[in-house]
Amino acid sequence: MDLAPQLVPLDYTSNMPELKDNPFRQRIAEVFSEDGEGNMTLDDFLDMFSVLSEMAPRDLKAYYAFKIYDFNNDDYICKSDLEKTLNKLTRNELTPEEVRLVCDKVIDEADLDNDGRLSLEDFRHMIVRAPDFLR
Ligand SMILES: [Ca+2]
Ligand SMILES: [Ca+2]
Repeated sequence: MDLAPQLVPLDYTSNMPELKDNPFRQRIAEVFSEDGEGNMTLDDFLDMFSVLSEMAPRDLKAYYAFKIYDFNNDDYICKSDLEKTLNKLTRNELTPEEVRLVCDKVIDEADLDNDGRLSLEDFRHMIVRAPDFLR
């Protein structure tokens, strides 16, 4: 906060426990770290909190959300990425069949160019239609 008060939300320390319980914590650290393995420099750390902040622009949040869900880093969210995402979100409470159904449904609704996977473009459209998503 001393280094970049405009970037760090005032209540960031109280946000830490939330991040601690976030099922994507490890993945978030990987995405924001320069080495891709979750080892964050101070700059990486500040970037992470500025993107997580409520003041961050929606497009920036969408970009990083996309990266977080793209587990295999191939610039697309495919079914296996979605399955991982869903299992983390629901803490493995869905049956494999339920997971498959939801993933099919998401791809079905969001895949605008019908290539069976979500590009950043597809993902952005999905978010525009679901404003609660980023919260
Ligand atoms: Ca992927
Ligand atoms: Ca697509």
